[in-house]
Amino acid sequence: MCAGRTALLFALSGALTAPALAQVSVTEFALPSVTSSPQGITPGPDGNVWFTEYGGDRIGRITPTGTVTEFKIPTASSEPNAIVTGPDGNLWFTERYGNRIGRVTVGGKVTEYRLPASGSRPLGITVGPDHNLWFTEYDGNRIGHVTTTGTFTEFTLPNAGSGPGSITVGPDGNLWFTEYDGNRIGSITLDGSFTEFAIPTLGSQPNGLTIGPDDALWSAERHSGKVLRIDTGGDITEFPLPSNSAEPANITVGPDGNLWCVERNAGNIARVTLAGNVTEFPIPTANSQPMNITTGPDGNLWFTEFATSQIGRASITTADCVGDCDMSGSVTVDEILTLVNIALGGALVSACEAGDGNHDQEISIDEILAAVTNALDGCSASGTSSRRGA
Ligand SMILES: [Ca+2]
Ligand SMILES: [Ca+2]
Repeated sequence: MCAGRTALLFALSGALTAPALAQVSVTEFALPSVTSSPQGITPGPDGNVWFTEYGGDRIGRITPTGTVTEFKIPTASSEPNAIVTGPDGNLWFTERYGNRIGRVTVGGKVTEYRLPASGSRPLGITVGPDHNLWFTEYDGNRIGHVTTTGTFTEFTLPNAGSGPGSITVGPDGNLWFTEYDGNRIGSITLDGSFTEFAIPTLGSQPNGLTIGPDDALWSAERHSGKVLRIDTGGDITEFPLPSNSAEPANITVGPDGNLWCVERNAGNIARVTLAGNVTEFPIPTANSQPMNITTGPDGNLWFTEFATSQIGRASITTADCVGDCDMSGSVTVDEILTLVNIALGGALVSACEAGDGNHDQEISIDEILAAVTNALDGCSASGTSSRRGA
């Protein structure tokens, strides 16, 4: 190996950092009815993914290979919203218009519990550290919890009209939630003590909340087109998506340790690294209005398409060779030409993610040279993130 090439590889190995080079392939599965409008989605206890059908008044189950089974909710026009696997091995869900919390067994038996006050409009739901189901009441302006046998407790928010939406357990053992109308992120202790933090961007409409691998909470700002990170001390950082009209509707942690959100208006799923770097991947069906996203028991990302009544599955595969666009294990001349085309502005980086070794959303001359090296010497000879320090 000549000295020049060694120096080049050394420079590259310093520039290459995790995450690994990723390729995302999306498969969509149509629901039996086009008016189902799936909304919430969650990994089930049975190895399947479960979802709510907002328009269909049903709870659905989809296997890793796309076989769908649906279960009718007894209450008409219940508008099921969020869904989560409960501590009892059943699925629990909110009924936005039905004003109930529902439970469905993996066999499909549905039980419903009516909320204490009418018109509460429950939205988000999660499992608390106390093994109760905690939920938000958007119109009721309350946070509530229900035992697995149907006993309710509710706490009214400090400010009227806060519009609590999504809820999850924080790293501190408190329940954290979004205030869609109040433009705050809030937390509540198990005994009902509130703390709230204002979001810097006005009218951001935070929706979706998940605990990241960095022990911070992450949300999507639907109106402002940003992703928000907040630590348990209340420090907020906002990361803009490429388009401020993307309408990020929800967010989860992917199997790759990054944050993933659905962009309802833009029709993308988007990867957001802990540093806030965003990569968007278009959903094949246009105008699908993706609403929610989760990581399934099979290690794929799963999301709901509200407008097209489909369930999407996104598989992430990783390459360890700069320039190996199709992850075949070698770099071809065509792949090098693809990189050159991207560098010249003729194609997007998404045409060959494996060419962008340092994930700065650009293809540099060094990265093209690394791909040439990989084409000449084989992929195993190149310096990549997995070989750093070797
Ligand atoms: Ca290849
Ligand atoms: Ca680059």
